Amino acid sequence: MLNKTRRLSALAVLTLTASMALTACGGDDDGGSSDGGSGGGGGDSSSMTMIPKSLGNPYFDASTAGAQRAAGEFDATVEEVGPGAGDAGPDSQVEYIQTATQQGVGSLVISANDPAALCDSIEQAQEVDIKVVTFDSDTECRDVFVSQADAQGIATKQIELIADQIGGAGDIAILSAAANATNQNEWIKLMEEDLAANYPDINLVATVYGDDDDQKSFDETAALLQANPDLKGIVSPTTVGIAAAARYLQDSEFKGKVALTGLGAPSQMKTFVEDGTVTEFALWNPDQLGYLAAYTAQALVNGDITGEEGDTFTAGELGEYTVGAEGVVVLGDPFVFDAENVNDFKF
Ligand code: RAM
Repeated sequence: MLNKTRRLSALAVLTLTASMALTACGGDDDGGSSDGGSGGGGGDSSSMTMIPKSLGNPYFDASTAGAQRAAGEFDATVEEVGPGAGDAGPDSQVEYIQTATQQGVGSLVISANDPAALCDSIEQAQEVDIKVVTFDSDTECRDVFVSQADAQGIATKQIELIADQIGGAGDIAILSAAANATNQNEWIKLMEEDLAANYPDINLVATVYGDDDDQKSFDETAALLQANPDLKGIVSPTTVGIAAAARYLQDSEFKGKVALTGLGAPSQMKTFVEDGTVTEFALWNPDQLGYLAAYTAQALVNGDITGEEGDTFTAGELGEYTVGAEGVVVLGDPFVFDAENVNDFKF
């Protein structure tokens, strides 16, 4: 099935559950349980190929671990393949989709580096009845997208955090991931709209791209600060970018003067919170995102869902989920981390 638009902001499922991404909901049944083939996945219905944006990113290490935990619960296997760090080009994942298609896996679970460039290869997989789930970053062609949180909520939260941290006025910049990343681009667009509508005294002076590569993100931060001496704050909606920017700020004259927030993994950010480089940032639980994506793929393979709005399935310990408009399943709300709680999480 084709899903041409992915305006996640329309989703009412933001309030899915109060516990959302950070605690398991205590669901009691294993909706992905399967004899491995009743719904007719393409090939080996118990094998799943997981393709993150790139390998070596702790965020995707966590989502793959979550998928593997889920697969263990319904007797499937997960193989993770994908481009190396910093290789986030639009076509970088095509070869992995093609290989998995030739291998005849049951499902593909992908965080896409581009909304359109993967679609020829995804459609070839779908032609042989391989089920395709995107998670984290969507494409225009898939059966279901498992979204980490409502895009509007993610954008609003980041702007709220930076506005608080710079006292509501001044120049800010965005340090993003790859220039084509579906998820970051959606959030950036919504952040720009929020700034224009609600924050007349904050100016977004630059948006730069670190490609989810640590060194490139570090260098882009340095260049940003040199080019914009009056910068008051940086928003980095990527776990790789925010950690690299924090490392730069930590040893620079800008520490404590230029605010930094965005989307970070607590395990990578805690030293920067402890030493005052960063005060607050947000994220969801990537382990649970991978877990939910794997259960969603298996529900498709089993024929429990087709991806139609209103389809329901049970995702192991996370409980019951409903497919929303445009084939989207939402994990929950973003969560804010600070000095009080940053040490409480493993991811
Ligand atoms: C990075 C990736 C991922 C994004 C997180 C917040 O790890 O770009 O796609 O969701 O940051």
